[in-house]
Amino acid sequence: MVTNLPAEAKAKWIKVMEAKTPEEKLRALEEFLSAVPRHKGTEKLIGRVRRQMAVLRREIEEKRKRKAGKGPKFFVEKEGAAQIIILGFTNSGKSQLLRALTNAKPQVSPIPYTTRLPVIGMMPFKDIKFQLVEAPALFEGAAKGAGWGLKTLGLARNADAILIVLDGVNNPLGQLKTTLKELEEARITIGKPKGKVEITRKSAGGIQVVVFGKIVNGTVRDVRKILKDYKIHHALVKIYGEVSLDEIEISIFGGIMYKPAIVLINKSDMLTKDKIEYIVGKIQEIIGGHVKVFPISALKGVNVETLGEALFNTLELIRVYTKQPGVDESSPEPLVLRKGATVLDVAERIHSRLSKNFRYAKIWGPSAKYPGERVGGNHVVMDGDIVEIHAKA
Ligand SMILES: Nc1nc2c(ncn2[C@@H]2O[C@H](COP(=O)(O)OP(=O)(O)OP(=O)(O)O)[C@@H](O)[C@H]2O)c(=O)[nH]1
Ligand SMILES: [Mg+2]
Repeated sequence: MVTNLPAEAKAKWIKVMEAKTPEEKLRALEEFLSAVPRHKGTEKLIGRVRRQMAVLRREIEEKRKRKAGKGPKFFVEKEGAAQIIILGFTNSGKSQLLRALTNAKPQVSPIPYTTRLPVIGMMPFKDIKFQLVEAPALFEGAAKGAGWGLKTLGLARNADAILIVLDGVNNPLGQLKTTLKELEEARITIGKPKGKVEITRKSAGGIQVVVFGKIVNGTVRDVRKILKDYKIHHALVKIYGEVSLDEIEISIFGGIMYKPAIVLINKSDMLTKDKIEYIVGKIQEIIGGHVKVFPISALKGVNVETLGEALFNTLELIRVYTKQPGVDESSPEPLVLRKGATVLDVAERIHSRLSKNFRYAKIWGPSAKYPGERVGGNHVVMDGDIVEIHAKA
């Protein structure tokens, strides 16, 4: 057992899993927490449970509010290659940025909290378009349910990526720290994790563990043991990348969501080169090297033209063109897929019938050994490929 929980705590966890309503679950979690000993090994677990409780409290609160019928919903239907939310404090320049990147015309103003509802704009990049959504400003306490805070965080949760806009002249490092804290409380972390655990509860079939990556400090048997300790007897556990036993145990308590993100230091026109360098360095200390940081000026249009490419790469997208057998021309508009997608994913995207009746495909472009190479369904496609699918009639 990673965290060495006493039997009493485990018994209480079972109560948590049996809880049907958010209210019941919250009460069960409180009891569970009171049975968890406090030491170094349980720190992460306690933190996670507390966050889960905070989320439940908010859910309960939200439900109450919805019943009261207050305020509009912030949900934005996805369009284009990906939905990207522009997230930041008030006056950081979110509206100015949306104006710089799209045809949308949100009001730009030095008056705080000008944007009160999500504003949508389409940002062209090569032959695709990203859907940008300016979220009403984030602020300290948003995750606790003040104002529209939860709705703004909900937008972040629903988006494919986040553009974090910092006001370069108004404590950008403090803004970043608060933004990360609020996201974390909403169980969102930015950047790419080393690994991922997916646990799907089943009603029969025992515990199946499928390891696509590596368990860094244990074996499949340890994973089974952890689940059994929580009286989970039937489940499918999928492990991607590098994952520790601790992370597996924690994922039983409700997963965290990872969002690709880019950090923008706006108003660079008001900053000296040295100052910009200093801020970039500090930000990298906070978030590590895996998240890109760009100084920009939304007002003067400095560096904004690089954002399309940066988003495309951060989202790990590829464009694939399709072509009908016997027709020379390929589709003018690409399908947008994730890196690592296969020919079968392409077929599935066109029509589920095509993937079911798939026979083979012909490929032109970067992933083809020679033009028109004949490949099977598992062939991994690349950005710029043209795919011609042959299926049984
Ligand atoms: N110097 C400079 N000023 C900027 C820049 N971007 C925005 N501003 C100014 O900052 C103020 C706020 O800009 P907005 O785009 O309205 O900020 P916002 O983040 O949308 O703010 P809210 O919607 O109120 O939360 C305005 O006075 C803008 O003119 C920039 O790159 N440089
Ligand atoms: Mg605005």
